[in-house]
This record gives sequence, C-alpha cells and structure tokens, in this order.
Amino acid sequence: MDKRLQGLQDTIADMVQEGRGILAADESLPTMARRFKPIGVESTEETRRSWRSLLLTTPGLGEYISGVILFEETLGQKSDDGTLLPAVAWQQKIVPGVKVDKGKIPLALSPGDLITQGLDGLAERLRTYRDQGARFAKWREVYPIDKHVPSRHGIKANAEMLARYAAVCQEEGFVPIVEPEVLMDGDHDIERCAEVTEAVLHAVFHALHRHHVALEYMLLKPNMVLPGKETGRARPAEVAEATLRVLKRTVPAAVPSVNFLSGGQGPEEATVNLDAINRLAKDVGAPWRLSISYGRALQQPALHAWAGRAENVAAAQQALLKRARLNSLAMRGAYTPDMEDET
Ligand code: 5MM
Repeated sequence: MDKRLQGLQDTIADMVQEGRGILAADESLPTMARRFKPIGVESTEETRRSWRSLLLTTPGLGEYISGVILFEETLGQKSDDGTLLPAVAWQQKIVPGVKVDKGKIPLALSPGDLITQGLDGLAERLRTYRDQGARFAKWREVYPIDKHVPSRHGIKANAEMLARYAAVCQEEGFVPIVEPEVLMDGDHDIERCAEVTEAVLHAVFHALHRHHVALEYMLLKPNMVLPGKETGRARPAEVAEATLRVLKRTVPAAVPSVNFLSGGQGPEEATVNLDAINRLAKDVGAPWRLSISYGRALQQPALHAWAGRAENVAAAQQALLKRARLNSLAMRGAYTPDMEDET
C-alpha cells in the first residue's frame, strides 16, 4: 500500500472503533456567538479557547470519543498548561480534524437551495492544517425542505461540491467527513424527510464515484430521518426504520462508518434515536458502524453547567462525559432512558 493510502487507513483505524464517536466542536464565529448568548458569555478568542480547552481536557473523554472536529482557530490555541489543543486531544487518542468549508450561501438562480463555499485554495490550506496536527476534514452541505426544495439541480450541485472537496482531501492524505444535512426545520412528515434524504444520498454517492473518492477512506455524517420540527417527534422505532431503510438504499457497504449529526434534536432525544437505530441494526444487519458526530447534543448540557465560570469546569466536564458515555452505550444498542438518572 502506498504511503498516502496507508495514512488514510491509519486515520480510519484510529477513528472507527466500537463504542467511540466524534465530537463536533467546529462552530464558526457566528454560531459560537449564538451558542454562548443564552449562558451570557461573550464570544471572544479567549472564551472560545477556554470552552474548547475544557472540552478537550475532560478526563476519560477518550474512552468514548475517537475524533474531534475543530474550527480552524482552535488548531493554534493552547490549553492552560500551554499544550496545543490538537496535541491535548491526541493525548487521549482523540484524532484532531478540522472543518474546512467556508459556510453556505444561496445557490444562484435556484430559489431556496443553498450551496457551501470554500474549495479555492483548499489543498494549500490542508497542508497548513496537517502541520498543525489535523488528520481529517469536514465539509457540510445544507438542504432545507420545502414544497419544491431541494430542487433536483440543487441536489446535484451540492453533491458535486461534496465530492470535489472529498477528492482534494484524499489526495492530500486527509480522511474526508462528508456531511449532507437535510434540515429538520418545517412541518413536513417523516416520509418527506426520507424521500429527500434518499435523493440527496444517491446523488452524493454518484458524485463521489465520478470523482474517484475511495469510500473505504471517508466517513458519512448524515441527518437521521425525522419529521419536521413543527410536526412533532416520531417514535424512536419509526426513526430507526426510516433511517436504516434510506441508508441501506443509498450508502455502499465500503463506507466504514456512518456518524450522525444531531441537527437540533435534544441531547436525550439524539441518544434514544441512536440507540433505536443500533437495536434495529442488530436485528436486520447493517454493513457500517452507526455512530455519532454530535455537536449540540454532546455539548449543550456541559455548556449550561459551565456558564463561563472557572469554578464550574469540573461539573461541565462531568456533563460532557455523561453524554459521551450514554451515546457510547447507544452505539451498541445498550442504552435505556433510566440511565439518565445515574450520575
Ligand atoms: C449540523 O451541524 C454539525 C453537527 O452539529 P449538531 O450535532 O449540533 O447538529 C456541526 O458540525 C456544524 O457543522 C458545526 O457546528 C459548524 O456549523 P457552522 O454553521 O458554524 O459552520
């Protein structure tokens, strides 16, 4: 095996492990400001450093978390003892990665569709990130659901973008996380989400094939199949059935792991649904690991416990560890809601 492929294989081996998932801590500046606002913390370089340092120095986190997606700024930041944060992550065998997209804009002449920017200069940026310790990358395309959205053209354009990003990553020795997110916003039913997610994933894997992306060396970060937020929640068994049905129709077995985003589900809801998916997969079989790449669903309780105060760091780390541990159980289909009452 050549050196580049061996490097990709090693990264996959370090990231795809039973009972371990990915922590998404790659919020851009406006998103981080939105997350800090309810706890009364101003988003500055220093508060973002404190928060992300708290996450990565959580004792025992590596037992449940195998990778962390960082925001570019974090790659150069240090913990209180002066260790660079990517190195802090790796002390617990948590592989550091980086979000490389530059955010979404409206897709021109295609009302309602969005498209993500950031391909220009990507290979050069990846070389810098590699020197800073990153070994994988992440790029998100976003698909709102409406009557005529996403359009067929929008689905194709977004798939092309994800595939071009993934190809550049693999050429530079980075494992790409491919994140097509069908949003939960709206009043659609679960079948409409299934229909859109299926069309999106079909297009993404066609494009990845056209662009020679090796599926063995990438990770998929999709949404679960859920009804719109305004429609109300579906039963976990229903979510599991629809999600596995769509994934089985669209995701080749060569992909080593599917790492769901939480997408606005509450922390417990995201765990219950992951558990239901893994319980069903035990019955009906699934060729990939079914794990997490949660942002809000892992961080939210910890963020509220912290509230920007140094004296709350230990409590916040406990809250993060609890969500990581319960999601680890859900990856095995071994979570029950009464576990929420244990510390
Ligand atoms: C969908 O968002 C990703 C997963 O987070 P959730 O589990 O909270 O849904 C997340 O990685 C997202 O892509 C980042 O937070 C970056 O978001 P922005 O919009 O700030 O680039």
